[in-house]
Amino acid sequence: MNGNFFDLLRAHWAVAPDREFLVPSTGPPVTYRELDVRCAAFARVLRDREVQPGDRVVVQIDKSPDAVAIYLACLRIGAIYVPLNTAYTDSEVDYFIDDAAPRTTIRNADMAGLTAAADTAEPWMGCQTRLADDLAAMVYTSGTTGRSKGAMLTHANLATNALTLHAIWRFAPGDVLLHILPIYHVHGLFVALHTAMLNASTVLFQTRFTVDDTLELLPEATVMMGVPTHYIRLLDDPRFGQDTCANMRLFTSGSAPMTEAVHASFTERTGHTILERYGMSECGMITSNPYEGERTPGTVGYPLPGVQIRVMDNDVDCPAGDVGIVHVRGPNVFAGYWRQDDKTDEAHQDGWFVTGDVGSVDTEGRLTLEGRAGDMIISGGLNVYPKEIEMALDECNGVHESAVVGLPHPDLGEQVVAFVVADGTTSLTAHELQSTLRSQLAPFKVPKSIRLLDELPRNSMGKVQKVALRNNP
Ligand code: MCA
Repeated sequence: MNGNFFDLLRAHWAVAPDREFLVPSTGPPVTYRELDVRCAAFARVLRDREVQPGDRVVVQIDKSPDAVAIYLACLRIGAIYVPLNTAYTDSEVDYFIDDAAPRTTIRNADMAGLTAAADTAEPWMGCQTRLADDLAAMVYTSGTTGRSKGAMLTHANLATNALTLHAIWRFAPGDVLLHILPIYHVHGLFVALHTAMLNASTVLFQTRFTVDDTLELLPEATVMMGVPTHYIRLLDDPRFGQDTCANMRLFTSGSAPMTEAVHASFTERTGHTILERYGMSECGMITSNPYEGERTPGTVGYPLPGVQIRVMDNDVDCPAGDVGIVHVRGPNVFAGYWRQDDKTDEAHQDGWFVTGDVGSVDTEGRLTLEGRAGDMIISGGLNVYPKEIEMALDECNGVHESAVVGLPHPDLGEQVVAFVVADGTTSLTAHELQSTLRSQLAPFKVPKSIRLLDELPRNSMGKVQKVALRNNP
């Protein structure tokens, strides 16, 4: 049996090959059959470029039907797909290329040549045989040390998670997905596109999220997946209401915590209850509120079928209601960090993956997250690791030291804020520091505000007190 996830997807969309698959914001719709052929053309081009099964292909390109075809082409030929945020700067991309050691890298500047080659290529309609445990994708995730790690995901990881979500979220004939997420992360690429493809659904494929476009398209859709910022922005618009959502059956939210206030406003305005779920790059989706049954604001629901969670405090299982570190076990859990066995070992305990997230499970088995063990910031659904920003700041001329924290933000949930102590060698301004960081870091990581302090608050052991910075910014 072919464990290649592409084979499974293709078998599912074969029920409706002539259905429109991707309906992009600009350009003509693409049917499943057309996408299959386009994907096969890219598969040919990649094979001609000697991409072999198991080779990494690093991809940093804008969202488009061709981008989906390239992702699927990588799966199809057995290559390992390595998506990168389009906001990453050249120096950030250099790190990933160095680490992933790809056979080839595809960036926006390469697309004209690649698509021209695909236009004339003889489609390779095959599907490389893969074992279920062979790698399908590698998703980079930063860590407390500031250095990104490649989370290795197998064909089985992707397949089991996609099949489970398709089933528990009750995808059915006629579903139309409104796709407003980027496709370089697990949420937009795997959760949203995989469930749609398993359902042979039409996908309203928006290049980027805008409230206006979403209001226009929602009446044609039945499912939307978003981060809290999307829902906050929709609620900010008085045109958004029951009429817009008349055809909808499911709104899901994830990648960042949704406040109970936003959850409640959404229900009040639309009559729909957002379904919150929880996941991470290493595990895909882990828990979900129920499709039927109570979707409780502030919780992320129950473990997916086949997935187990436990909450641990210093090697001891926490009783219901007590807060500890969330561990996960199941077919969704990744194969380890690329070429970082020490980090892989550190993140595992007795066969469980240690998420680093802090939470509690109630007597009914529902998980509530309280935060992160580390000081990770989630800004608009994107993870930002303070250490990486602090290291960049500390390299700046005139900076003695810095501390980066997340502060509440009405639109993004949290915003990145830096506190900097000058070394006195040169005059510093927040604006100059932001400009310097902008040349090195993706814009979403650049602190929205930089405050100069005479010194950082420290405890008696000399450790910087981030809690104090968060409480008295
Ligand atoms: C954009 N900007 C941001 C963010 N996004 N700043 C901080 N945090 C952000 N998330 C900045 C830009 O750099 C720019 O700054 C300005 O805001 C406007 O940029 P624009 O592109 O217009 O922003 P936007 O289109 O309004 O984007 C906001 C957004 C986007 C739609 C919320 O960030 C987004 O799509 N977020 C979702 C990310 C996602 O898919 N996460 C899933 C990963 P300037 O003007 O200064 O240059 S997590 C995951 O996959 C796990 C497994 C899970 O469970 O889901």
